[in-house]
Amino acid sequence: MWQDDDIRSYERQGYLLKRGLLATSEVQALNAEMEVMLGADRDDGIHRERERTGAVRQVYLAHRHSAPFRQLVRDPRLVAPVRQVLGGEVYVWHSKINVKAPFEGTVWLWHQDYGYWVHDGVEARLMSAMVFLDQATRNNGCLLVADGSHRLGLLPHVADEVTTSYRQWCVSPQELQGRLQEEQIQAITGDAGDVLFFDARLLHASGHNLSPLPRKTVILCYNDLRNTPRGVEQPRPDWVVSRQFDAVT
Ligand SMILES: O=C(O)CCC(=O)C(=O)O
Repeated sequence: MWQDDDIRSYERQGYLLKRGLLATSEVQALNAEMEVMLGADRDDGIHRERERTGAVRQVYLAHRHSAPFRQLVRDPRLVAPVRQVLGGEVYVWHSKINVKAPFEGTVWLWHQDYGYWVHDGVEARLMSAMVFLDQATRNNGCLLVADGSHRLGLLPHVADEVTTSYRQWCVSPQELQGRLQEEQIQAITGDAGDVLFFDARLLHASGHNLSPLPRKTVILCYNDLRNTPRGVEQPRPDWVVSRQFDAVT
């Protein structure tokens, strides 16, 4: 459980970085799964998104396909603070390995995750834990966050279909001007095993991986069990909006 100071920092900043939450051996066990997770072009039921170069960009729901990831998603070091902040039982909204391959891993434009999720018929009572599977540096495209931006509420998002292979919902440059201050931007560098917890309304982005080193993370997104999707005529697929509403115990 987090102490009051942690809760206060999280509420003020919209995020909290916990260094060294996972031991090196635990990260190694997750990385040992990577060959299977990245897959060849096998029909193994795992949903992957690719960069324009063909490199894998994202792998969804690793926790349904791999024992170490299954264990991770239920790990009390991640789940206890999430339950504490959200104030009740949670289930896994989705999980995704963001691969950011050396030289090929491309950008994430400024967005709030809730900019996507609002269309899935939920309130903003979701929280993410980004587990670093590699060292994250400025060169390999570490995450950038805008300190305190969750307090702006939901900003208008637009679809960007040109910047990357992945259709991104993002906040337009016009909306960002005047709202996002340079001093707010924090580069979240860190080591494998560090974990960044963040609010669904936190503005975040990341740059291209220009380095020879990978920048893999796995993001585990949890939703308040009382906040299951409703009222959406054409729900997005289960790999991105899970229909498995089992409380994480
Ligand atoms: O992996 C990153 O750098 C950012 C990913 C992200 O924002 C997302 O998956 O929504």
